[in-house]
Amino acid sequence: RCGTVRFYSQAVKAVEINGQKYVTDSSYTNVTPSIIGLTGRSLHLKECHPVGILREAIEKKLNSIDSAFTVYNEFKPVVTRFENFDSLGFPEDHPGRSKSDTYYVNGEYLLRTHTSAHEMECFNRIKSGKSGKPGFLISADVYRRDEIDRTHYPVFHQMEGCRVWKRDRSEVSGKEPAHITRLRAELANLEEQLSRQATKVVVEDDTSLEDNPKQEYMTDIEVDLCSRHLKRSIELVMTEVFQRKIESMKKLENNTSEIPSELRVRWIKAYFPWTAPSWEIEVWWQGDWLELCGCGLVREEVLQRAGFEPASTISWAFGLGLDRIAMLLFEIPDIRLFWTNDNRFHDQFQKQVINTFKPYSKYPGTVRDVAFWLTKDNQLNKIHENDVMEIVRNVAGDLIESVKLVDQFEHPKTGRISQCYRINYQSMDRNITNSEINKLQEQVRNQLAETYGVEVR
Ligand code: FA5
Ligand code: MG
Repeated sequence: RCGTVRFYSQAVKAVEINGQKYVTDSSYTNVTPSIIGLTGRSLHLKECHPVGILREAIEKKLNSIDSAFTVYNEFKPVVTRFENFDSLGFPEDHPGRSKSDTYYVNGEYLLRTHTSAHEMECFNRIKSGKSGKPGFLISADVYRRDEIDRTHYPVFHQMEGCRVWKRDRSEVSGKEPAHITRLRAELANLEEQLSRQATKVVVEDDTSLEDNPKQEYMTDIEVDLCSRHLKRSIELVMTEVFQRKIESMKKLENNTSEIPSELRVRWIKAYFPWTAPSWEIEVWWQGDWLELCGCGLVREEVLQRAGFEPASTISWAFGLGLDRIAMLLFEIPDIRLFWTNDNRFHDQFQKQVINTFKPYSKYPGTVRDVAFWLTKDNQLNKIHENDVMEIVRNVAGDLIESVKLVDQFEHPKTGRISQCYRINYQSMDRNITNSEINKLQEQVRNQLAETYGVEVR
């Protein structure tokens, strides 16, 4: 049952996304009209939008040293399963592939869940000489089925960054391979850049290769230099961005938050199917560690799939979340504000400027519950929390502040299971009337009954 999709009570045979028609497949398709409606927004390309301003600032910093990155920001969100998962070595049973996590257009196409979906294509552009640079940056909107609340939205933005070095395997005795010399020089350059940043980074890193092993084909020195180059590059991005925030906090007259004198970051071990070893960086900001970026040294299989000869290159990759950083830099209290069309939001931002968002008056919210008995079929096949979210979102779009499963119990005699979801309706830009909410609530109840056969109470 989970994943069977009907748009407003009728089954849809084809969908159109970014001008392209796709035939749907009832056993896969779970994209909805409300999600498709977001695929053309390209917030990351808007130069006066927090996500666009942040993207540009990071690209500029990373290319300020030796301009090593080609920038690709126009990739469309529909990709193949192969690009999103197989090309990166995701196992067949990886949870990321499931219909409860991913928006499928049909059995072959899906909405990318990360910018890594374009790695193979871009590595190939380096290999084939189409890109004259040894690296690339890709920014794009990515889609994941998820809960809805202030910090979660089914669309967010990532920036992928990759670098490649061709290995010199000439083995002239007594002479260091050319790529090692080059890497050393590049690393020294990066470290020098970091030391010149006004804000110092304090790095905690007690990760080891013992439980995060290197790939066979790479030498210890390559792993060491390449990992350090990767980590210092990401640290440079983090100081650049947070330093700008710290500077603007200092300028505020009535700043109440504590102004850090240095930036604390820590590296922790991670796992991604296409990198080894792998890490995540966390940044300490106002009392919390924030996970901002996953990364690692690219697996040889991925590079080979992109056309490189076996063991001919070494490479790193990272994937950075833009929205969380943008929310914190611009002090945006609710992620849905990024998607509003209200000028009271958009008029506050200027090209290349990181400023503090001033909230405009909030409209009061209204809470309504919907409770239902699951059928035997539902109990066997499970309605996923995300399936209920999806129905609510489809009916009421951005009028939803949050949806939560608040109660579940089993009837002592019949053994039937009842679930109750609490829906918080709230608009970012207007008052919603009671009669409007009643209508929405009615539609939610009808669609739940129609799609899942549940008995609404
Ligand atoms: C990835 O998506 C990997 N593709 C990253 C990567 C690239 C690893 C290249 C190795 C090599 P992850 O799912 O952890 O990993 O997401 C990466 C970043 O995106 C996170 O650190 C976080 O900053 C951001 N992110 C993830 N989920 C969300 C979400 N629901 N809302 C906002 N930001 C998110
Ligand atoms: Mg993660």
